[in-house]
Amino acid sequence: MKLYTTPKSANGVKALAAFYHLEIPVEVVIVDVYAGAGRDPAYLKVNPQGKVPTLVDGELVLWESNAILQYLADTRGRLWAEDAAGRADINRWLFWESAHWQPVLSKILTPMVVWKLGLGLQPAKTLDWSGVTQQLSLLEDHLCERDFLVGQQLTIADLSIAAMLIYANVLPDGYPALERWRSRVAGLDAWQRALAGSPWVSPG
Ligand SMILES: N[C@@H](CCC(=O)N[C@@H](CS)C(=O)NCC(=O)O)C(=O)O
Repeated sequence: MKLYTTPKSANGVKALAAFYHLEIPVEVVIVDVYAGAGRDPAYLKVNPQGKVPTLVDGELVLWESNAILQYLADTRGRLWAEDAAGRADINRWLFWESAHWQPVLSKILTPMVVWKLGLGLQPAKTLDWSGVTQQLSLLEDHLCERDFLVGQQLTIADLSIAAMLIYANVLPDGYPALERWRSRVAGLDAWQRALAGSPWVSPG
């Protein structure tokens, strides 16, 4: 399989971490979307959105990082759940990540990311988490009595939701269970490998 990505991308890191954790051989093709490589006509033929990551497996060309996670977990039967209810629970978190978590975090993190990459936008002096408290509290409440988002083990739900946090070096105070969970994911060998070459400091 081939993965078009860049270590600068949180969505790319989550997909690559799944490859490494599942020990699936992967050819990584770097597409530096932050330097305009996503607009290359050859890449637009692979992914008409010009975004990363994109997975290619034979005839299958798959974009959307959470769909890639599902595909990898499904082919190996790991980072996944054995029963329909467990898989539905994982899917619920993946949809929540796309619809709520990633959009609100993007709002506060993008100016800082763009600034750190030297692309010109001035960030606020400190991150303003006020628009994210509802989502942070939801995760804190959910994680205060469990180690992982679904069941007793790491799943793709954890990889998906931890990914955006690579852009922030700190979480605001008051979310201890969330912080413990983030460190747990960040401490995975596969996570550290996926972050290699990334400009972001590992949160763990
Ligand atoms: N919903 C998509 C989002 C993909 C996405 O926005 N990727 C970013 C990097 S994290 C990107 O390629 N940005 C470049 C651009 O938007 O031109 C996914 O989960 O894969």
